[in-house]
Amino acid sequence: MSKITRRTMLAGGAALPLVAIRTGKADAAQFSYKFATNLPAVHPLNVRIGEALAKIKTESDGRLDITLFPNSELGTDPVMLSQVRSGALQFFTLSPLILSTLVPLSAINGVGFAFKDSTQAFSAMDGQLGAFVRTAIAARGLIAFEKIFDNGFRQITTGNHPIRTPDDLHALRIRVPPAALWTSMFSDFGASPTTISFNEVYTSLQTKIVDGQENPLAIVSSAKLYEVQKYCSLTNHMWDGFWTLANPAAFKRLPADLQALAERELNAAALRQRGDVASLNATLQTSLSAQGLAFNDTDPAQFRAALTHAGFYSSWKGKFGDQAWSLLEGYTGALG
Ligand code: X2X
Repeated sequence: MSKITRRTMLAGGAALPLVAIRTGKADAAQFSYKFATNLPAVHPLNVRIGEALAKIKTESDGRLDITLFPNSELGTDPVMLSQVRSGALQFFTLSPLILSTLVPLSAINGVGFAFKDSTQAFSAMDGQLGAFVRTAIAARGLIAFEKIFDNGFRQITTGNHPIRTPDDLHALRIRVPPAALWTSMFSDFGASPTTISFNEVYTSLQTKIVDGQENPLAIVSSAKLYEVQKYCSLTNHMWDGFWTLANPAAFKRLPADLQALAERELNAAALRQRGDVASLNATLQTSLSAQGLAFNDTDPAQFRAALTHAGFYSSWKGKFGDQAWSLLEGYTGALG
């Protein structure tokens, strides 16, 4: 048999039908979905989500193939939020505070100095407060899975001077994520907050567009912020997490067994990731100090008093409403 080349084909006038040829290889996935996050690939959030996605693919015999796009590869948080709403993106992890641009109530876990530790934060978020918020998220047309990932307690890093008391925040040019609660809280401290997307934080610190930022130690480490900051003041000023959000149409398109598999594995990933963040927090202060960051402790009572004085708690109680506020206080005790 002669070799068929494009030339002989054309010469022979062969008319090959234009249909896809099945190769006999395993069929491509029935569902090829995307999962996006804003964090560096090495952060435990991405590590655990990556493991869950691999397990989902194996256990579904390749029917559900979800690709992870970490590190804001698909855009900033506001961009990815609009993509997951439109269905261009099927899964996305987002801080509840940033989600508040769509679901105002969602920011409630970020009230300053509310939770005393992560155990208390998770009992609220896995309990009635989280359920209340997830209902509000569903009402705005997105699915939030039951178990929230841990971002952690946020600490302040700066390049110019440490934050020991609330007064040290006066006029500090500090980067905050794009959400009203952050801007409000740092304005109430007398700082000068600037909204910058996470993917631009490192550069904005390096070029000194801002003097500082605030994030949990796991991010200070994985995003290498210690390279461009000198001080880390342990303020624990708010607890933050990441909801796993899914586009409802894309999720409902999955057969029931695949929905259950995705939910089970992603919720389990969140629980494992919480453990990772807890162990990182226990060791990171030592390793970040070795990398040159100077740590100091602070007195939370002073910072809380400054916020009370500025009217922060009464203003946010009014915005979130009595029902949500009393659910929060049911876990934290009286605030403000
Ligand atoms: O933008 C941030 O600082 C981050 C990564 O902590 C959030 O997603 C809120």
